[in-house]
Amino acid sequence: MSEQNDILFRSFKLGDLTLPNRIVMAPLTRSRSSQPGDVPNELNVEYYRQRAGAGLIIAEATQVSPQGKGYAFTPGIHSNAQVEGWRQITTAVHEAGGRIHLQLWHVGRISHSQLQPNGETPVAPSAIKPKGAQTFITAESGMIDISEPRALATDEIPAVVEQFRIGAENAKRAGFDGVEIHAANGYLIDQFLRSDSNQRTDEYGGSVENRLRFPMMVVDAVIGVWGAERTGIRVSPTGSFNDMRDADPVGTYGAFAKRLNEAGIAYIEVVEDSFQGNLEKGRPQQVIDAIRANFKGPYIGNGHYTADEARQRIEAGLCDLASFGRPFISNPDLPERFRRGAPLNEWDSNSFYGGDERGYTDYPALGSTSQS
Ligand code: 8OZ
Repeated sequence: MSEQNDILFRSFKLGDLTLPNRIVMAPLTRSRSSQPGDVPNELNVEYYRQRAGAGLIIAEATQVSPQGKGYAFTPGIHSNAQVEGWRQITTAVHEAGGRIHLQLWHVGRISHSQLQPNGETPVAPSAIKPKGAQTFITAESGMIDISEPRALATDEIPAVVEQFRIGAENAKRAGFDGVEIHAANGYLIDQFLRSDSNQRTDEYGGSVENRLRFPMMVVDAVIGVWGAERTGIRVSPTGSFNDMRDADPVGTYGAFAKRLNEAGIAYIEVVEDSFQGNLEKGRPQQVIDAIRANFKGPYIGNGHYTADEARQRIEAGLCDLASFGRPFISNPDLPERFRRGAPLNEWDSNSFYGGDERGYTDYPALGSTSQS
């Protein structure tokens, strides 16, 4: 297929940004920041630089505060050292011709007191410990059960929103092109959204409107820093990872999409099918349709897409862009491989989380002399 006719390489205006292709690098936790301090480092610079051919890189989930941390070695965006570390990354990506957003993250109940400041108890909408949820607290700990969480008091919630606002400001100082709010995969915002994890009886729980209150406060705070054109969001309406479920995903996510549309947010990235677990088999078309009906802006589809499925779904209007996770781990030049129809390197899941350059920056790109 010639490049002109390949819809994956038709440029796309995403908010203020013009992307040269529709291939987005999904946010990927790799747990390789420097310690102490969860600081992005030279190795991380090289990893992102290698992947600058993506239409947009969404950098890995990054805690907005010490309280927002849930796993060893994930990077933060709450200290000056972290901002400086991220600035090296955004500079390298820009010099390589790319664009990069930061994913703003608070894990809520998916944490361990040993990862929390002063050994405190992790916070959540409700004091419900999800079944089977695990984390790791050191390189040696292996996977261990998360701690029992406590419910946030009503008057504590604005300070958590403020953590996101400060994270957004720090991301700006670090030179990102925009941010993505992490409202997926069972972390804090998702915990407020979905009915099973949110059993609150104050204005933050109960009705859909109430469950949307905290998520929308975060959206408004981040938009206040970046503007709607530079702010995106990720959701996982039927993801089961971290023991998540909702009594009415179509109702919850349809209403959320409507509010996000009113806020003018630049895009919604939807985890349609997750390798971490899904409540439905295949793509939840009813929920996707409800989101599409209520949110008029760009839609990034995610989850096990092949290049051809991405092309077909974009052609059919089911999504505007597609994000790729694991294929980007093992193929730094994924767009180029898609363009040429070249074979893909396989990923090694043993080196996803933690470690060194192996399984991180040592996946080969196509030889520069190979034929297109
Ligand atoms: C894998 C391991 C730890 C965290 C997510 C941020 O699922 C994550 C994550 C993934 O969104």
